[in-house]
Amino acid sequence: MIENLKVLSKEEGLHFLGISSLDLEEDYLRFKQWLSESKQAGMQFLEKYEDIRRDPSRLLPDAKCAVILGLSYDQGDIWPPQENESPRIAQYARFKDYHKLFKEKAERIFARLNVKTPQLKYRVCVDTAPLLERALAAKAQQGFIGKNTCYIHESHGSFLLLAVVLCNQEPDSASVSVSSGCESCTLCQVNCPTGALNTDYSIDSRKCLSYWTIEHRGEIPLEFWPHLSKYYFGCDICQLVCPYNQQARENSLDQKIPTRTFPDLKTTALMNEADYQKFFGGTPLTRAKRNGLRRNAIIALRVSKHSGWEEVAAELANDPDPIIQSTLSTASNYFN
Ligand code: B12
Ligand code: SF4
Ligand code: SF4
Repeated sequence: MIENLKVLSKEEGLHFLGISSLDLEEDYLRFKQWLSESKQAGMQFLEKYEDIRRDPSRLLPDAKCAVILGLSYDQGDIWPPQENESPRIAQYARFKDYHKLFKEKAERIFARLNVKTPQLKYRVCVDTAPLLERALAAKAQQGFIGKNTCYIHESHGSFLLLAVVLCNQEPDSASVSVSSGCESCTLCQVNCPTGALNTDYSIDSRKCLSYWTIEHRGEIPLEFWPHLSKYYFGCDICQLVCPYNQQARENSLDQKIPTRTFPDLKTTALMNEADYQKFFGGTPLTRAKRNGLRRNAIIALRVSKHSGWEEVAAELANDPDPIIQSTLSTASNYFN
């Protein structure tokens, strides 16, 4: 199976292929511990389907292994940003939504494999299934989990999206090496602006900018506001500083999928539903929804002392959304 998979995944432009066992007991206990420390913040979806996270064969009866696919999305960003650089969005979000794109690629690969291996049963999962995807990726033994909690491939780094395909085949291993890991490095921990990585290998989502700007639906607590002058959707800092990501790589998500150019902060703060669909439809930014993106843009405008602030504040004075109203009110007093 592995030789066929290698050929097919290369044809789809994928960068990493690994096979892992489904023995997740140790990782599941770590996950439970993480939940018990409330590090999931408001992401209640992580509290569901514990049985599947512990035993992925509940998603596919007879599952014996997971095929892990990796797609690199490095854009060549550097940290720190240049002076006067506008607030960024995280690199993974600059393309069409990867869930759909990557799922289509994985489905094509396995449909073709199925022709050669009719007894194959499989299930493709990209991000949305309740699986410990990073733990599974690390079991494929071509990389490791870093102190920033990302899966880092030895040669591709961590700007990799992951897909997991559960299969009913015995895992004939694709392992090539065992990584050296983080060792004494602490660069992600010291550079995380909010202290979210202060415990080795364990993220505190309650402090993570990615959580607040993507997943959180209400107001963003004031202590995180200054950091939105660097990132107003997601955050890449703990990966940009990592030595495993310093090697220059071409943007390789898919040459046929150009990166999207998004409107400036002022336009984003003021966009109506039709603008939102036009600018952001079909991209990962829709995870934050229209009002979440407007909220983020208002904060970013204000904390970066953008010249458009006064106009935005005036135009949104009667906006019906309560979060937009409270964000505007806090923003108005921000420098007082
Ligand atoms: C919830 C979630 C988030 C949350 C929480 C992040 C987190 N670290 O858990 C928030 C919103 C903060 C987030 C942010 C981001 N996310 Co996210 N997220 C997820 C999601 C849906 C679930 C993750 C989860 O279960 N977390 C709970 C923790 C406890 O589990 P875990 O991190 O998987 O850790 C397990 C193993 O790593 C292992 N383990 C942990 N520590 C150690 C230590 C050692 C020594 C060992 C051996 C093992 C080990 O055991 C853990 C528990 O079982 C996954 C998709 C999925 N289904 O897995 C994507 C996923 C993790 N996210 C992804 C991405 C791209 C991001 C961002 C880069 C986006 C951005 N630029 O803003 C940031 C990165 C922030 C960071 N440093 O992690 C990718 C990561 C790819 C990669 N190379 O690692 C994933 C896998 C989606 C995908 N399919 O590609 N995310
Ligand atoms: S994504 Fe940003 S805020 Fe979150 S842990 Fe990494 S550096 Fe810290
Ligand atoms: S920055 Fe250093 S400590 Fe953090 S994940 Fe990379 S190698 Fe590990």
